[in-house]
Amino acid sequence: MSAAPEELEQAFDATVAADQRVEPRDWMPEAYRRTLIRQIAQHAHSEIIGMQPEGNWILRAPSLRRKAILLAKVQDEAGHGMYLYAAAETLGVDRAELTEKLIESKQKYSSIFNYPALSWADIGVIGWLVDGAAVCNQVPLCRCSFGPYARAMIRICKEESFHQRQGYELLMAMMRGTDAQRAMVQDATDRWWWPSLMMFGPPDGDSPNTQQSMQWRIKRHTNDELRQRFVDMTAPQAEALGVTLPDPQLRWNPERGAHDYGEPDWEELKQVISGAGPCNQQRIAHRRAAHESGAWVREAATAYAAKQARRATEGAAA
Ligand code: BYC
Repeated sequence: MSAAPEELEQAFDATVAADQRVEPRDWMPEAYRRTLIRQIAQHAHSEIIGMQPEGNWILRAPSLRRKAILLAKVQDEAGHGMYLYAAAETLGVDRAELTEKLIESKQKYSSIFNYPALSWADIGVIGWLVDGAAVCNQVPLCRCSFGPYARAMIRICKEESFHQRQGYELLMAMMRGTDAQRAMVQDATDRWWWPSLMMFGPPDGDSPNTQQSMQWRIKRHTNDELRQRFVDMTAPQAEALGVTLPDPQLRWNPERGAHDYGEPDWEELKQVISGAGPCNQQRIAHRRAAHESGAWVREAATAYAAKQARRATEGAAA
């Protein structure tokens, strides 16, 4: 006899309350499934679109060593996208369908990848600030209530923290260089600081999903809590590097035991999320072109799999 709906719901609530993992075959509320698909798909799309600003610099990296490092980092991001699409597929969606939604602009990806990477210093700053923000946001996701997402995040976070360090190391090398190189690092920091703070999402008062996602233990902290953690982590790193974060209000508040900081331009975040950022059109056009030019690979792989399956059946029948 199958369990009554209220029993299923109680079992789900008990699993979440006990900090155990919900697995794909377990019963789950439809809204929980939809929220996870939304977040994991956006996350996967971000990794894939996130390859573009950096991929654009692989041919222009200043040395073979830097080229090899950047190539490996961009490949890691493709891998993260694949783990995440696989995690989403355990919820009953198809990767091809999610890709279609991305290139039709029906699903979102992180606002941060709609800004251009203008100089080599941007590559260091993307590692330092963008991967730094990603680590801050994603470490708590290793304890997310949905098993496949939590497990994917453990490996992703290890690689992201390595990416963050390579960015910081690149910037330290530039800061030991010429005045022109130091100016490039400062300029890139000025341009990426505020968009990095926006990666954590709108302020808590304007975040429609946080409360429910926290109850389900998908999110473990609010957007503002993680943003504060990032500011506190990054301010001393900026000082050690010798750059100034472009926020005149940024200062340590001993009473709060945290940094005070200025308000990001939330109107800009809304614009970028709704498709009007500096590079939105270019990013989607590039992704669409890559998808279309890869059609023959997908068709060939499907034909090969069908041939193998046919041979296996013919072999079994003989
Ligand atoms: N950009 O209620 P809220 C990486 C959307 S990849 C765009 O607070 P939620 C990396 C939000 O989706 C980094 N959209 O939402 C890769 C929602 O829209 P819908 C990606 C944003 O989900 C390569 C609406 O605004 N990381 O690190 O509770 C190279 C209201 O927001 C943004 C992840 O995806 C934004 N910044 O919280 C280097 C992490 N912010 O769907 C690095 C996983 C908000 O209701 N995701 N929106 O129409 C999360 O942790 C959460 O989804 C967020 C947003 C904190 C981002």
